[in-house]
Amino acid sequence: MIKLNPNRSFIIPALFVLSLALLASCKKDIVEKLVVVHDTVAPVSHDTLSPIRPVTATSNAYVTALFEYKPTPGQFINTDLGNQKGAEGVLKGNQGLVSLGAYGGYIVLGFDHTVLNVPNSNDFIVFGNAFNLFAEPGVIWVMDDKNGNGKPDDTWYELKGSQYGHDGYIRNYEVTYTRPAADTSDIPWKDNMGGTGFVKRNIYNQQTTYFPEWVNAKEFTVTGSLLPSTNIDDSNPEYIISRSFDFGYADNTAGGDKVDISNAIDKNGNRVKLKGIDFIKVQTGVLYDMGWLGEQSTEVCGAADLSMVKLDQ
Ligand SMILES: [Ca+2]
Ligand SMILES: [Ca+2]
Ligand SMILES: [Ca+2]
Repeated sequence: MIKLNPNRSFIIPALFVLSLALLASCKKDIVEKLVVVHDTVAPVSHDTLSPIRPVTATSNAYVTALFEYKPTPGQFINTDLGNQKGAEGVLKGNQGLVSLGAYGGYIVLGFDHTVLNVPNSNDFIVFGNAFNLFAEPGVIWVMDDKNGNGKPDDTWYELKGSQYGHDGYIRNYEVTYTRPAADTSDIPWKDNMGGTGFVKRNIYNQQTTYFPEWVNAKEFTVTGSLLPSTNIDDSNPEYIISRSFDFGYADNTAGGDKVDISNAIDKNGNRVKLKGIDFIKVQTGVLYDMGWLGEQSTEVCGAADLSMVKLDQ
């Protein structure tokens, strides 16, 4: 755990205030940048088995449905930045903010129409709270409603980002989090490769426990794709930085991350041709303890269909 010394007593409150300011600015910045338009969708041939739900005059550019919020342990979990209410706040362009917790925590969101895969173009944007030199990348998964029942019970495809295949990228990476004996203790984890560690408590977030309240069992396991922690530099513990990856992840770059459905891959890593998608899943991709800044945890502020919004920048 961190120990405060006199030199750091100025730095930490300053950065903490900065963090709060950024959280507060999330909504305002994004809403100002987006103008919803309804008439710019090019017709696309429907030679897929999956039913396409077309854009209509009443379609919402933003995700409208929350299907699952399953955070892992983290410093904001069980607060309004890490509970069901927080997760509902990211719908319909409200641009709230929810934390997904440490590695493997995720949220499943749906659009009220099919987001079409525009050839040679990004198709949707995921908003987070990343800023310069402070990324907390999350893996983005997509699903088309193949059986047409309106539910995300079909197949998830990972969107292949820039770190795919690089050192430190591991598919089918599993982490098991165990409920600590005392609520106020650090939370132990173990992975499926022999690694162990803790999601540690810090002095800024004093809720009863960081262990997510949706879990009743003594332990639970999450599976996904691990992203490298090589872009994190904590050699100066008072100024920890986490650089963005090149492309393809949530909470990675300031202003939001645009992604291309054409980067979808199946469980074997083969490219999948999708005409469009109905559901997205965002999952914390990095497992790293950043000292006094807490665990690496992806945040989500919302997502929008790029064919229906116009970005100022
Ligand atoms: Ca595309
Ligand atoms: Ca973040
Ligand atoms: Ca379905």
